[in-house]
Amino acid sequence: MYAQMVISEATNDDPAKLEAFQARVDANDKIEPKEWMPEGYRKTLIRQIGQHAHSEIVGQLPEGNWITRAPTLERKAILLAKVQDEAGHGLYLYCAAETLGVSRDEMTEMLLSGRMKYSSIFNYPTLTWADIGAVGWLVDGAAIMNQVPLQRTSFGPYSRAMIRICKEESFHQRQGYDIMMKMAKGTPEQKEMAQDALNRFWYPSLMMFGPSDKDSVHSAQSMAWKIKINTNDELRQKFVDQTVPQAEYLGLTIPDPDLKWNEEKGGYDFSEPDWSEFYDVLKGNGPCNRDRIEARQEAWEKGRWFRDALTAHAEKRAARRVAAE
Ligand code: BYC
Repeated sequence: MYAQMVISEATNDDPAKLEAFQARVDANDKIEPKEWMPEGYRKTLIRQIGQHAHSEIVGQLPEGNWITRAPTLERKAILLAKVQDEAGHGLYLYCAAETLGVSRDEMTEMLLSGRMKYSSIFNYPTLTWADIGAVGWLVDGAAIMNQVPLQRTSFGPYSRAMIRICKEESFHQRQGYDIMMKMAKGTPEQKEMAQDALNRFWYPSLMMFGPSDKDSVHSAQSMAWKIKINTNDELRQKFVDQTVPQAEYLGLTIPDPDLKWNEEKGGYDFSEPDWSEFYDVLKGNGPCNRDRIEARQEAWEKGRWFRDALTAHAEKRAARRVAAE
């Protein structure tokens, strides 16, 4: 009933079609690209999958920053493979979004003009090698927490992309934790670097799950359509509960004096991130927003000749085919 109310508010689609669509979603049917879907469902998916794809692509930048400075050949090879995986994730996700009638070029132009977002986390700098550990452990850890339930999302291509992405993300999280282990069990200076990385990445990682439920704009509708499976706060709580024992094992301290186990709820009580900082980063005022967009703009400009060449080649082949018919 609640879902019904939310849906009719969100779209002007035919009520009978909406009802049949909702019944399919409720029965856990997968919705495929050529099937009928409410316009709001299509738009929400383009927004979320596009934002997710951009996050994977922009997310290469803070880690790419350390490929040339990785401490050993082995660490360098691992980091290189991880960053390449992120590029692959971006491509699966752009392809999934393209099945909804938007092109990758359009999505890129929306990113560059600020009409589409990417995850707030990638607007923070990676200052030391320990940050690469913290990104893998916390950022990929938060990403998995969010993405494992998305394997059951109602849109077929998104759900299938998530299955493959999650397999790779769990390796990424392990490699990050492995770096943290080395640093935390290393010299006092290394341990200090690991603690400093945790201090700087803890709250930005909690922000990855989005605003608290009372301020989330899209959650009710997206959950009714099973585009999202959990609320932002549910996933944030699960992430904290999973991560605190991992920090304890490392001998590191979560930078939250109010963090406390709550027996009654069977989870930790913890401090909320500073939401004014979150919204400020979303508005473009984080430490690296400008650098990230400039880097993507430069890549887009430098790749123009190649895109043009591909288009010209495709047109030439098509013309030759027509002439031969
Ligand atoms: N950053 O109503 P809400 C990764 C926006 S990276 C920026 O709760 P929703 C990885 C939100 O878009 C992880 N913006 O929104 C890659 C909305 O604004 P608009 C990427 C955020 O969509 C490389 C407004 O705030 N993962 O995997 O229901 C290396 C209100 O929010 C953020 C995904 O994208 C944020 N953190 O829920 C390592 C997962 N949070 O669009 C790792 C898929 C909120 O109305 N996405 N906003 O202008 C989702 O699950 C959901 O989109 C979110 C937000 C939970 C992120």
